Amino acid sequence: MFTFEEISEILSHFSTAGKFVACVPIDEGHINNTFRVEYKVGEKSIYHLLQQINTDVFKNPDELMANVDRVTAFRRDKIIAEGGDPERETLYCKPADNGKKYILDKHGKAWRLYNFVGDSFSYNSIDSPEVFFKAGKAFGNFQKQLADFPSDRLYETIPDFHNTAKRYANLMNAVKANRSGRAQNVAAEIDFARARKDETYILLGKTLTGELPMRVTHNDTKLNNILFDRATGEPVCIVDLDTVMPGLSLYDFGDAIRFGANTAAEDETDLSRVSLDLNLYEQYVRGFLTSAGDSLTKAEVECMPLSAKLMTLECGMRFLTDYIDGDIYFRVAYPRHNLDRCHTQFALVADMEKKFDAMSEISLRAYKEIVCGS
Ligand code: GN1
Ligand code: MG
Repeated sequence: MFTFEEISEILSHFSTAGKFVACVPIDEGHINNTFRVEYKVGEKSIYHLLQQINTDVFKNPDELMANVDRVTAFRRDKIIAEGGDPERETLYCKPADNGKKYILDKHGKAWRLYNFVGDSFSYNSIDSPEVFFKAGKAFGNFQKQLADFPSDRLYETIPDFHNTAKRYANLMNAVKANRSGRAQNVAAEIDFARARKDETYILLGKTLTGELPMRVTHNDTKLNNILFDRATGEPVCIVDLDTVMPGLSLYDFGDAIRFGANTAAEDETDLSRVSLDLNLYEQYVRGFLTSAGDSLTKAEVECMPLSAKLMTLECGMRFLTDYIDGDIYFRVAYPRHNLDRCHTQFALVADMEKKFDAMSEISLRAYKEIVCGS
């Protein structure tokens, strides 16, 4: 998609030691384009992570990069204070020759260069329950480290990102506009969302009444946004910081369950394979409470099952909206891809509805044991 010369030209704006020799695309994520770039310093290879920022999604790269810079600098200090290794435990952006942390190429596309956390890997699905416990602990810890970050120093990189009611309204607007002519084929899916309209307001409503506190959250807690250390098997670095902004702890909790506790992939087409794994749910709850529990309120714990359901419903509505809009937001591999993703999310919502009481019981029991110590 990009030639070696094009990448080389982009990289020439960042000051890095050595000679650029190779570039490999990393096919993770539905939004940005990511590459591992290799430099040679003598015989030694040094790697960096080059990313083209999707400015259709992140419309203000100055604000986006100001957020990323502030959050990574803040975490860097915390990691050093806790005796950790800031080179591996957080991303940071390299300065460019324009005095910023990103450049615009000749087509007006935005690029940034991150450190590359070597000897690490990520999971797209869980191969043992313990992995998901560790994931919960890692995202809980990330949130805890940001607990005293001044949230007024963060821009809202995507306004109303987890405003589920707004996502519902966007879906209804897409249906009305029917830009792709696909809306008439998805009446059952639209009805599924419509039947849950009233629930889309609940979490936000609880912030307005003060029942749920606003915090600084990651907002995109997919399992594959955690890098695990190859040698120890432990989480080493949380990545994908573009949506770090004020939010609810439950957005992070719920979105992680949506992706990681599903027994099938996000775009599984055999819906009989889609379900919520209650054991994985429990592992994540326990991991999350182990690190973030003492900073969470009981109301947050009580809303855990609801947040898992609403984050799944919201994501399903977003995939459906994009399908009806003609696939303009998420990267797709084939024309029905967004619809398949929507079906998976909605099947998972339906399964969570059946298991709701069990999820509540698990969350409250874990809270008593881990946080209240009884
Ligand atoms: C997008 O880029 P990626 O894959 O980390 C999306 C998330 C969705 C997710 C669904 C900025 O995340 O909100 O939950 O796809 N990110 C953005 O897989 O919209
Ligand atoms: Mg992301």
